[in-house]
Amino acid sequence: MSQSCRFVILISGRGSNMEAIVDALSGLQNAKVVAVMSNEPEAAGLAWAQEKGIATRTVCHRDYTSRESFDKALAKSIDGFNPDYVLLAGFMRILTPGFANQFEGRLINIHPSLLPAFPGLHTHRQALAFGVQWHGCTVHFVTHKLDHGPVIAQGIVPVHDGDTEAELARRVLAMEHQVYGQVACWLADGRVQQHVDGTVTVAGIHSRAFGPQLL
Ligand code: NHR
Ligand code: GAR
Repeated sequence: MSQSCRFVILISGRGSNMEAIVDALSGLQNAKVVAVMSNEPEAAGLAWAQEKGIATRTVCHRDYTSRESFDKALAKSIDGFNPDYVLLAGFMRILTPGFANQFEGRLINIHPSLLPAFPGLHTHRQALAFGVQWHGCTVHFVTHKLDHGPVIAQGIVPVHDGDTEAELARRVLAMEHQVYGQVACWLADGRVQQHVDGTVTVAGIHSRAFGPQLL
C-alpha cells in the first residue's frame, strides 16, 4: 500500500486556490493537506483551513529583517510537517534562491498568466494593455528564476473587448481552480515526472492543456 502524499499550501490572502486544491484532494485516499501557511496573519484562507481542521501557521515577513531569515523560518515551519510537495497558491513573497533550491522538485506555483508571457505582478493589467486575445494560468515547478520553472499545466481563457481587470481576473481564477485541482491530484498519484532536460510529463496523460471546450 502506498503512503499518503503530504501537501503544505502557502497562501497570502483569500485562498480560493487553496480551497480548490483541498476540495480536489478530498476525493483521494492517498493525499492529505497537512498544513496551510501564510505570510499574512490576516489572510482569509487561514480561517477557512482552520474550520476544515487543517493545521495553520503564520510566518509574518514583517517580523524578519531579511528575506533570508524569513525564508529560513518559513522553511523550518514547513519541514516540521514533512511534506512531499509545497504548493504556492496566491503566495505573494518572492522566495530566495536558497529556499527554492532546498525545495527543488517539490515546490510548485500557480501564476495568473500564460508563461512566459507576463511574469511578475498585475498580469491581467499587462494582458489587457498588450491586447492579447487569450490569457490564462500556468502551474509550474518553482526554480530560483522567478516565474520561470518547468510547466506542468496551463489553462486558457478568452479576453473579451471591454473586459476590466476584475472581470478578466475572475475568468482566469475559475480556470486556475480547475487546473490546480487537477495538478494536485496528479501529484498525489505520483504521476508527475520532471526530466533531466527540464520538461515535465504526467503518466497516462497526453494533454496538460485546459480551456473552453471549443473543438
Ligand atoms: N519564488 C521563486 N524563487 N520563484 C518563483 O517562480 C516564485 C517565487 C515566489 C512566488 C509567485 C509569483 C507569481 O506567481 C512566486 C513565484 C510575488 C511576486 C512579488 O513581486 C512576484 C511573483 C510571484 C509572487 N512579490 C513582492 C515581493 O517583494 C511583494 C508583493 C506584495 O506583497 O504584494 O516579494 O506571480
Ligand atoms: C490567484 O489569481 C493567483 O494566481 C495569484 O493571486 C491570486 C490568489 O487568489 N497569484 C499571484 O498573483 C502570485 N503573485 P487566491 O488567494 O484566491 O487563490
